[in-house]
Amino acid sequence: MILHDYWRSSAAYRVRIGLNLKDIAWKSAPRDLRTGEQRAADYLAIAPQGLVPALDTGAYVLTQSLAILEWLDETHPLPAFLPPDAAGRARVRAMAQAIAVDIHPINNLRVLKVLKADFGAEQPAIDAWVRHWIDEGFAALERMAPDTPFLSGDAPGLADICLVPQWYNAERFETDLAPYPRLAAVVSQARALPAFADASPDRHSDAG
Ligand SMILES: N[C@@H](CCC(=O)N[C@@H](CS)C(=O)NCC(=O)O)C(=O)O
Repeated sequence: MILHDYWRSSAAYRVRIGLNLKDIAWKSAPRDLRTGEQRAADYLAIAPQGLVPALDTGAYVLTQSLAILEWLDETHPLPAFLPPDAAGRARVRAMAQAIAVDIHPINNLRVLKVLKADFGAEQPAIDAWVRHWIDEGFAALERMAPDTPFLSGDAPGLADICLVPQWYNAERFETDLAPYPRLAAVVSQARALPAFADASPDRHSDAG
């Protein structure tokens, strides 16, 4: 499979983790977000929103990281990203969406660009904006976190796949993470696993 990604994109990082956990062979087709490659005509033809990631499965192209992860789970059931029971699945999806729907989109590059270009925000204010939404989301997630090694249970799943990239972003923006010890423990367990470590931005061929 071919993953259209960018080394620092946390949405793409989620899919890299997912592919690794499912032990699927994949190659990166990088799109440099700094130079606007995500808005090139050839990319918009396969990913009309002009966002990474997009996954070329060989048969078709999928977009939106959560949709891709759910597709991976449906087509490659083991190891499962979601618990076997409906209540467990709803809880894990709620934690994943607390990150992917309620934190990440308002801190996205295109939003930060508008803050700067249209509202005159300076970099310190932009950094404070990012940290604000991470703090608010992580405070809730810390309370939502179950008493298991991972957010998704005894093994990593959809919520952990979303948490680790968001934690990377939080570190990048120098967020104080001390108030989130349960999340820190989950991240540390997950980062020790090759599927997570190999997907990290620092190991991406384009890192730098
Ligand atoms: N909801 C989308 C978000 C994708 C997204 O926001 N990708 C960012 C990188 S993390 C992007 O491509 N940004 C380009 C831009 O803002 O121009 C997903 O989960 O796939």
